[in-house]
Amino acid sequence: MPWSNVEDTEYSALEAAEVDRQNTALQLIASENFASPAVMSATGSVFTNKYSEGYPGRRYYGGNSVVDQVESLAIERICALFGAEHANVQPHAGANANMAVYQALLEPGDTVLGLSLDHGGHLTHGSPVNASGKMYNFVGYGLTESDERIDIDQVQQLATEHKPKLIVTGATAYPRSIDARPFREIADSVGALLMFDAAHIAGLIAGGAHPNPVPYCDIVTFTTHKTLRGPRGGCILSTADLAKKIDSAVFPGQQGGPQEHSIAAKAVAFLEAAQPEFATYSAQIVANAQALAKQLSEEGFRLVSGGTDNHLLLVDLRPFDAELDGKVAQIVLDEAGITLNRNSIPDDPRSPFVTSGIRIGTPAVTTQGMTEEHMVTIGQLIARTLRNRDDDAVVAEIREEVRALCVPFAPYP
Ligand code: DSN
Repeated sequence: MPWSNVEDTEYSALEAAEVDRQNTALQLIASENFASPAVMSATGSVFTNKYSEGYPGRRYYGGNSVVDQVESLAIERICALFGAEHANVQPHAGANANMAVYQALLEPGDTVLGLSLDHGGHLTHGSPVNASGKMYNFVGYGLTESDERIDIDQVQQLATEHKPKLIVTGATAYPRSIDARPFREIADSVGALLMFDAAHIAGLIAGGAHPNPVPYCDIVTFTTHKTLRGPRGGCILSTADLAKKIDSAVFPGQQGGPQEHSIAAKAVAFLEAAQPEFATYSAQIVANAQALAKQLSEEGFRLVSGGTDNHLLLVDLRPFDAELDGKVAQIVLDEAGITLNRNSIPDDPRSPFVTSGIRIGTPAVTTQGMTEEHMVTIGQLIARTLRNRDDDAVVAEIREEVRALCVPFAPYP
Protein backbone atom coordinates (compact mmCIF):
# COMPACT_ATOMS: atom_id res chain seq x y z
CA MET A 1 0.00 0.00 0.00
CA PRO A 2 1.67 3.29 -1.03
CA TRP A 3 1.74 6.35 1.17
CA SER A 4 -1.20 8.67 0.88
CA ASN A 5 -0.59 11.53 -1.53
CA VAL A 6 -2.95 13.82 0.32
CA GLU A 7 -1.70 17.37 0.19
CA ASP A 8 -1.31 18.50 3.79
CA THR A 9 -1.79 22.21 3.35
CA GLU A 10 -2.48 22.69 7.05
CA TYR A 11 0.93 21.33 8.06
CA SER A 12 2.77 22.93 5.09
CA ALA A 13 1.46 26.33 6.06
CA LEU A 14 2.70 25.86 9.62
CA GLU A 15 6.15 24.78 8.47
CA ALA A 16 6.35 27.74 6.11
CA ALA A 17 5.30 30.06 8.92
CA GLU A 18 8.05 28.71 11.18
CA VAL A 19 10.68 29.08 8.44
CA ASP A 20 9.51 32.67 8.01
CA ARG A 21 9.70 33.29 11.78
CA GLN A 22 13.24 31.91 11.95
CA ASN A 23 14.31 33.87 8.87
CA THR A 24 12.86 37.23 9.83
CA ALA A 25 13.21 37.52 13.61
CA LEU A 26 16.13 37.55 16.03
CA GLN A 27 16.64 34.22 17.78
CA LEU A 28 18.40 35.09 21.03
CA ILE A 29 17.45 32.09 23.16
CA ALA A 30 20.80 31.00 24.56
CA SER A 31 20.06 27.29 24.13
CA GLU A 32 19.01 27.51 20.47
CA ASN A 33 20.85 27.51 17.17
CA PHE A 34 20.34 26.91 13.44
CA ALA A 35 21.34 23.39 12.39
CA SER A 36 23.06 23.05 9.01
CA PRO A 37 21.23 21.63 5.99
CA ALA A 38 23.43 18.52 6.28
CA VAL A 39 22.39 18.01 9.91
CA MET A 40 18.72 18.53 9.03
CA SER A 41 19.00 16.16 6.09
CA ALA A 42 20.40 13.41 8.33
CA THR A 43 17.66 14.10 10.89
CA GLY A 44 15.09 13.51 8.15
CA SER A 45 16.88 10.45 6.74
CA VAL A 46 15.90 6.78 6.45
CA PHE A 47 17.54 6.12 9.82
CA THR A 48 14.25 7.29 11.31
CA ASN A 49 12.81 3.91 10.26
CA LYS A 50 15.14 1.63 12.15
CA TYR A 51 14.82 -0.05 15.52
CA SER A 52 18.18 -0.70 17.11
CA GLU A 53 17.94 -1.38 20.84
CA GLY A 54 21.39 -2.17 22.13
CA TYR A 55 24.75 -0.92 20.97
CA PRO A 56 26.91 -1.38 17.85
CA GLY A 57 27.58 -5.12 17.43
CA ARG A 58 25.12 -5.98 20.24
CA ARG A 59 21.61 -5.25 18.94
CA TYR A 60 18.38 -6.98 19.74
CA TYR A 61 16.94 -6.62 16.20
CA GLY A 62 18.37 -7.52 12.79
CA GLY A 63 19.19 -5.13 9.99
CA ASN A 64 21.56 -2.94 11.95
CA SER A 65 24.79 -3.35 9.97
CA VAL A 66 24.63 0.21 8.61
CA VAL A 67 23.19 1.70 11.80
CA ASP A 68 26.09 0.16 13.71
CA GLN A 69 28.53 2.02 11.48
CA VAL A 70 26.67 5.30 11.86
CA GLU A 71 26.54 5.08 15.64
CA SER A 72 30.21 4.04 15.80
CA LEU A 73 31.09 7.00 13.58
CA ALA A 74 29.31 9.38 15.95
CA ILE A 75 31.07 7.82 18.95
CA GLU A 76 34.53 7.97 17.32
CA ARG A 77 34.05 11.56 16.20
CA ILE A 78 32.88 12.90 19.57
CA CYS A 79 35.58 11.01 21.51
CA ALA A 80 38.22 12.52 19.22
CA LEU A 81 36.69 16.01 19.45
CA PHE A 82 36.63 16.10 23.26
CA GLY A 83 39.50 13.71 24.04
CA ALA A 84 37.12 11.32 25.81
CA GLU A 85 37.64 7.64 26.50
CA HIS A 86 34.01 6.65 26.03
CA ALA A 87 30.84 8.17 24.57
CA ASN A 88 27.19 7.22 24.65
CA VAL A 89 25.37 9.10 21.88
CA GLN A 90 21.91 7.63 22.51
CA PRO A 91 20.34 10.00 25.08
CA HIS A 92 17.29 11.63 23.55
CA ALA A 93 17.99 14.85 25.45
CA GLY A 94 20.21 16.41 28.09
CA ALA A 95 17.73 15.55 30.85
CA ASN A 96 17.82 11.87 29.83
CA ALA A 97 21.61 11.96 29.78
CA ASN A 98 21.77 13.38 33.31
CA MET A 99 19.22 10.94 34.72
CA ALA A 100 21.10 8.03 33.15
CA VAL A 101 24.32 9.18 34.82
CA TYR A 102 22.58 9.35 38.19
CA GLN A 103 21.13 5.89 37.67
CA ALA A 104 24.57 4.57 36.73
CA LEU A 105 26.44 6.09 39.67
CA LEU A 106 23.96 6.49 42.52
CA GLU A 107 21.44 4.68 44.66
CA PRO A 108 18.17 6.46 45.49
CA GLY A 109 18.74 8.75 48.46
CA ASP A 110 22.46 9.30 47.78
CA THR A 111 23.82 12.79 48.33
CA VAL A 112 24.87 14.96 45.39
CA LEU A 113 26.04 18.58 45.17
CA GLY A 114 24.67 20.68 42.31
CA LEU A 115 24.35 24.35 41.37
CA SER A 116 20.94 25.59 42.54
CA LEU A 117 18.43 26.27 39.79
CA ASP A 118 17.87 29.82 41.05
CA HIS A 119 21.59 30.51 40.72
CA GLY A 120 21.83 29.18 37.18
CA GLY A 121 21.69 25.38 37.52
CA HIS A 122 19.27 23.05 35.75
CA LEU A 123 16.11 21.23 36.75
CA THR A 124 18.03 17.97 36.58
CA HIS A 125 20.60 19.24 39.06
CA GLY A 126 18.26 18.41 41.93
CA SER A 127 15.29 20.73 41.61
CA PRO A 128 12.56 19.46 43.97
CA VAL A 129 10.05 19.40 41.09
CA ASN A 130 12.32 17.15 38.99
CA ALA A 131 12.92 13.41 39.38
CA SER A 132 16.56 14.17 40.24
CA GLY A 133 15.46 16.12 43.31
CA LYS A 134 12.86 13.53 44.28
CA MET A 135 15.13 10.49 43.97
CA TYR A 136 18.43 11.83 45.26
CA ASN A 137 19.49 14.05 48.13
CA PHE A 138 20.76 17.08 46.23
CA VAL A 139 22.43 19.85 48.20
CA GLY A 140 22.61 23.14 46.30
CA TYR A 141 25.59 25.47 46.09
CA GLY A 142 25.35 28.97 44.69
CA LEU A 143 27.09 32.11 43.56
CA THR A 144 28.99 34.55 45.74
CA GLU A 145 27.10 37.73 46.60
CA SER A 146 30.11 39.89 45.79
CA ASP A 147 30.91 38.94 42.19
CA GLU A 148 28.16 36.45 41.29
CA ARG A 149 30.64 33.70 40.39
CA ILE A 150 30.37 30.09 41.56
CA ASP A 151 31.23 30.07 45.25
CA ILE A 152 33.94 27.43 45.21
CA ASP A 153 34.61 27.86 48.95
CA GLN A 154 30.98 26.99 49.59
CA VAL A 155 31.33 23.93 47.33
CA GLN A 156 34.30 22.76 49.44
CA GLN A 157 32.47 23.46 52.69
CA LEU A 158 29.30 21.61 51.57
CA ALA A 159 31.35 18.71 50.23
CA THR A 160 33.20 18.35 53.54
CA GLU A 161 29.93 18.57 55.46
CA HIS A 162 27.74 16.29 53.33
CA LYS A 163 30.27 13.85 51.80
CA PRO A 164 28.44 13.60 48.46
CA LYS A 165 28.87 10.58 46.23
CA LEU A 166 28.74 12.88 43.18
CA ILE A 167 29.44 16.56 42.53
CA VAL A 168 27.67 18.11 39.55
CA THR A 169 28.81 21.31 37.95
CA GLY A 170 27.69 23.09 34.79
CA ALA A 171 24.78 25.49 34.31
CA THR A 172 22.03 26.78 32.07
CA ALA A 173 22.12 30.43 33.04
CA TYR A 174 25.67 31.24 34.08
CA PRO A 175 27.61 33.72 31.95
CA ARG A 176 31.11 32.79 33.11
CA SER A 177 33.64 30.06 32.31
CA ILE A 178 33.61 27.15 34.72
CA ASP A 179 37.02 25.76 35.66
CA ALA A 180 36.66 22.03 36.35
CA ARG A 181 40.01 21.77 38.17
CA PRO A 182 38.96 23.08 41.61
CA PHE A 183 35.88 20.85 41.40
CA ARG A 184 38.19 17.88 40.76
CA GLU A 185 40.27 18.76 43.80
CA ILE A 186 37.16 19.05 45.97
CA ALA A 187 35.71 15.80 44.63
CA ASP A 188 39.00 14.03 45.35
CA SER A 189 39.15 15.50 48.86
CA VAL A 190 35.88 13.76 49.77
CA GLY A 191 36.04 10.72 47.48
CA ALA A 192 33.23 11.93 45.18
CA LEU A 193 32.79 11.45 41.46
CA LEU A 194 32.63 14.59 39.29
CA MET A 195 30.13 15.28 36.52
CA PHE A 196 30.15 18.38 34.32
CA ASP A 197 26.90 19.26 32.53
CA ALA A 198 28.26 21.05 29.47
CA ALA A 199 24.92 21.29 27.64
CA HIS A 200 25.20 25.01 26.99
CA ILE A 201 28.90 25.25 26.26
CA ALA A 202 29.65 22.04 24.36
CA GLY A 203 30.15 23.98 21.12
CA LEU A 204 32.44 26.48 22.83
CA ILE A 205 34.52 23.60 24.15
CA ALA A 206 34.64 21.97 20.72
CA GLY A 207 35.77 25.26 19.19
CA GLY A 208 38.31 26.05 21.92
CA ALA A 209 36.40 29.03 23.35
CA HIS A 210 35.89 27.39 26.76
CA PRO A 211 38.33 25.12 28.65
CA ASN A 212 37.65 21.43 28.09
CA PRO A 213 36.47 19.81 31.35
CA VAL A 214 36.93 16.22 30.07
CA PRO A 215 40.47 15.71 31.48
CA TYR A 216 39.25 16.58 35.00
CA CYS A 217 35.86 14.84 35.10
CA ASP A 218 34.55 11.32 35.43
CA ILE A 219 31.52 12.27 33.35
CA VAL A 220 30.65 15.09 30.95
CA THR A 221 27.09 15.34 29.64
CA PHE A 222 25.78 17.73 27.02
CA THR A 223 23.10 18.39 24.47
CA THR A 224 23.94 18.45 20.80
CA HIS A 225 21.60 21.21 19.64
CA LYS A 226 22.81 24.28 21.50
CA THR A 227 26.22 25.85 20.82
CA LEU A 228 27.29 22.54 19.26
CA ARG A 229 24.76 23.22 16.45
CA GLY A 230 23.67 19.64 15.84
CA PRO A 231 20.30 17.91 16.05
CA ARG A 232 18.21 17.87 19.22
CA GLY A 233 19.65 15.24 21.54
CA GLY A 234 22.03 14.37 24.34
CA CYS A 235 25.39 12.70 24.83
CA ILE A 236 27.43 11.31 27.73
CA LEU A 237 31.22 11.18 27.82
CA SER A 238 32.91 9.12 30.49
CA THR A 239 36.09 7.43 31.54
CA ALA A 240 36.57 3.90 30.21
CA ASP A 241 36.03 2.59 33.76
CA LEU A 242 32.46 3.87 33.83
CA ALA A 243 31.56 2.95 30.25
CA LYS A 244 29.62 -0.21 31.00
CA LYS A 245 27.61 1.35 33.82
CA ILE A 246 26.72 4.36 31.68
CA ASP A 247 25.69 2.29 28.67
CA SER A 248 23.49 0.01 30.80
CA ALA A 249 21.86 3.00 32.47
CA VAL A 250 20.96 4.61 29.10
CA PHE A 251 19.67 1.32 27.65
CA PRO A 252 17.88 -0.54 29.08
CA GLY A 253 17.91 1.64 32.20
CA GLN A 254 16.29 4.81 30.90
CA GLN A 255 15.46 4.45 27.22
CA GLY A 256 14.24 1.98 24.64
CA GLY A 257 15.00 2.27 20.93
CA PRO A 258 17.61 4.92 20.15
CA GLN A 259 16.75 7.60 17.61
CA GLU A 260 19.26 6.63 14.96
CA HIS A 261 18.26 9.51 12.67
CA SER A 262 19.33 11.90 15.45
CA ILE A 263 22.48 9.86 16.04
CA ALA A 264 23.24 10.09 12.30
CA ALA A 265 22.79 13.85 12.51
CA LYS A 266 25.00 13.95 15.62
CA ALA A 267 27.76 12.26 13.60
CA VAL A 268 27.37 14.92 10.89
CA ALA A 269 27.42 17.76 13.44
CA PHE A 270 30.49 16.35 15.21
CA LEU A 271 32.45 16.45 11.94
CA GLU A 272 31.29 20.03 11.34
CA ALA A 273 32.39 20.98 14.87
CA ALA A 274 35.86 19.56 14.23
CA GLN A 275 36.49 21.94 11.32
CA PRO A 276 38.76 24.99 11.77
CA GLU A 277 35.85 27.32 10.90
CA PHE A 278 33.98 26.05 13.96
CA ALA A 279 36.74 27.51 16.16
CA THR A 280 36.22 30.84 14.41
CA TYR A 281 32.48 30.47 14.97
CA SER A 282 32.91 29.74 18.69
CA ALA A 283 35.20 32.71 19.23
CA GLN A 284 32.72 34.95 17.41
CA ILE A 285 29.85 33.73 19.64
CA VAL A 286 31.79 35.00 22.66
CA ALA A 287 32.89 38.25 20.96
CA ASN A 288 29.26 38.91 20.03
CA ALA A 289 28.03 38.19 23.56
CA GLN A 290 30.62 40.61 24.95
CA ALA A 291 29.67 43.32 22.43
CA LEU A 292 25.99 42.90 23.29
CA ALA A 293 26.83 43.02 27.01
CA LYS A 294 28.68 46.31 26.54
CA GLN A 295 25.80 47.88 24.64
CA LEU A 296 23.19 46.73 27.16
CA SER A 297 25.28 48.16 30.01
CA GLU A 298 25.37 51.47 28.17
CA GLU A 299 21.57 51.30 27.87
CA GLY A 300 21.25 51.05 31.67
CA PHE A 301 20.83 47.31 32.25
CA ARG A 302 22.82 45.40 34.88
CA LEU A 303 24.60 42.25 33.78
CA VAL A 304 24.75 39.48 36.35
CA SER A 305 28.47 39.03 37.21
CA GLY A 306 29.21 42.21 35.25
CA GLY A 307 29.55 40.62 31.82
CA THR A 308 30.14 37.34 30.07
CA ASP A 309 32.89 34.88 29.12
CA ASN A 310 30.62 32.66 27.07
CA HIS A 311 27.59 32.67 24.78
CA LEU A 312 25.02 34.17 27.15
CA LEU A 313 24.12 37.20 29.19
CA LEU A 314 21.91 37.24 32.23
CA VAL A 315 20.34 40.67 32.43
CA ASP A 316 18.91 42.24 35.58
CA LEU A 317 16.12 44.52 34.33
CA ARG A 318 15.61 46.44 37.58
CA PRO A 319 18.21 49.21 37.15
CA PHE A 320 16.78 49.87 33.67
CA ASP A 321 13.19 49.99 34.94
CA ALA A 322 12.16 48.84 38.40
CA GLU A 323 8.58 48.20 37.22
CA LEU A 324 9.59 45.96 34.32
CA ASP A 325 9.63 42.20 34.92
CA GLY A 326 11.02 39.40 32.79
CA LYS A 327 7.64 38.10 31.72
CA VAL A 328 6.48 41.43 30.30
CA ALA A 329 9.88 41.99 28.67
CA GLN A 330 9.81 38.59 26.97
CA ILE A 331 6.31 39.15 25.59
CA VAL A 332 6.87 42.63 24.19
CA LEU A 333 10.29 41.73 22.75
CA ASP A 334 8.71 38.74 21.02
CA GLU A 335 6.16 41.10 19.46
CA ALA A 336 9.07 43.16 18.17
CA GLY A 337 10.63 40.02 16.65
CA ILE A 338 13.30 39.70 19.35
CA THR A 339 12.92 36.23 20.83
CA LEU A 340 14.55 35.41 24.16
CA ASN A 341 13.45 34.08 27.53
CA ARG A 342 12.74 35.53 30.93
CA ASN A 343 15.06 34.16 33.56
CA SER A 344 15.48 34.40 37.31
CA ILE A 345 18.50 36.35 38.43
CA PRO A 346 20.36 35.23 41.57
CA ASP A 347 18.15 35.75 44.65
CA ASP A 348 15.34 37.05 42.46
CA PRO A 349 12.55 38.63 44.51
CA ARG A 350 10.03 37.73 41.79
CA SER A 351 8.73 34.22 41.12
CA PRO A 352 10.36 32.00 38.45
CA PHE A 353 7.25 32.51 36.33
CA VAL A 354 7.66 36.31 36.37
CA THR A 355 11.37 36.95 37.14
CA SER A 356 13.41 40.15 37.19
CA GLY A 357 15.68 39.11 34.36
CA ILE A 358 16.09 37.96 30.80
CA ARG A 359 18.64 35.56 29.35
CA ILE A 360 20.16 36.41 25.97
CA GLY A 361 22.35 34.16 23.81
CA THR A 362 24.36 34.75 20.68
CA PRO A 363 24.83 31.24 19.15
CA ALA A 364 22.06 31.56 16.54
CA VAL A 365 22.72 35.12 15.38
CA THR A 366 26.43 34.23 15.11
CA THR A 367 25.57 31.26 12.89
CA GLN A 368 23.72 33.75 10.69
CA GLY A 369 26.91 35.76 10.24
CA MET A 370 26.14 38.69 12.50
CA THR A 371 29.11 40.36 14.20
CA GLU A 372 29.82 42.97 16.89
CA GLU A 373 28.33 45.87 14.91
CA HIS A 374 25.00 44.03 14.70
CA MET A 375 25.13 43.37 18.46
CA VAL A 376 25.23 47.13 19.03
CA THR A 377 22.07 47.46 16.93
CA ILE A 378 20.40 44.55 18.73
CA GLY A 379 21.19 46.08 22.13
CA GLN A 380 19.68 49.37 21.00
CA LEU A 381 16.58 47.61 19.63
CA ILE A 382 16.06 45.73 22.90
CA ALA A 383 16.32 48.92 24.96
CA ARG A 384 14.03 50.88 22.60
CA THR A 385 11.41 48.15 22.64
CA LEU A 386 11.38 47.98 26.42
CA ARG A 387 11.29 51.77 26.81
CA ASN A 388 8.30 51.92 24.46
CA ARG A 389 6.60 48.72 25.58
CA ASP A 390 3.19 50.42 25.91
CA ASP A 391 3.32 51.97 22.46
CA ASP A 392 2.08 49.45 19.88
CA ALA A 393 3.09 51.65 16.97
CA VAL A 394 6.72 51.85 18.07
CA VAL A 395 6.82 48.08 18.73
CA ALA A 396 5.41 47.46 15.23
CA GLU A 397 7.99 49.83 13.74
CA ILE A 398 10.78 47.95 15.54
CA ARG A 399 9.37 44.63 14.23
CA GLU A 400 9.96 45.96 10.70
CA GLU A 401 13.48 47.10 11.58
CA VAL A 402 14.22 43.63 12.96
CA ARG A 403 12.91 42.07 9.76
CA ALA A 404 15.15 44.34 7.66
CA LEU A 405 18.13 43.43 9.87
CA CYS A 406 17.48 39.68 9.67
CA VAL A 407 16.52 39.10 6.04
CA PRO A 408 20.07 39.52 4.62
CA PHE A 409 21.19 36.92 7.22
CA ALA A 410 18.26 34.51 6.79
CA PRO A 411 19.49 31.01 7.73
CA TYR A 412 17.01 29.18 5.51
CA PRO A 413 16.28 31.51 2.56
N1 DSN B 1 15.89 24.42 28.09
C1 DSN B 1 17.31 24.52 28.28
C2 DSN B 1 17.75 25.92 28.30
O1 DSN B 1 17.09 26.74 27.69
O2 DSN B 1 18.76 26.23 28.91
C3 DSN B 1 17.74 23.80 29.48
O3 DSN B 1 17.24 22.51 29.45
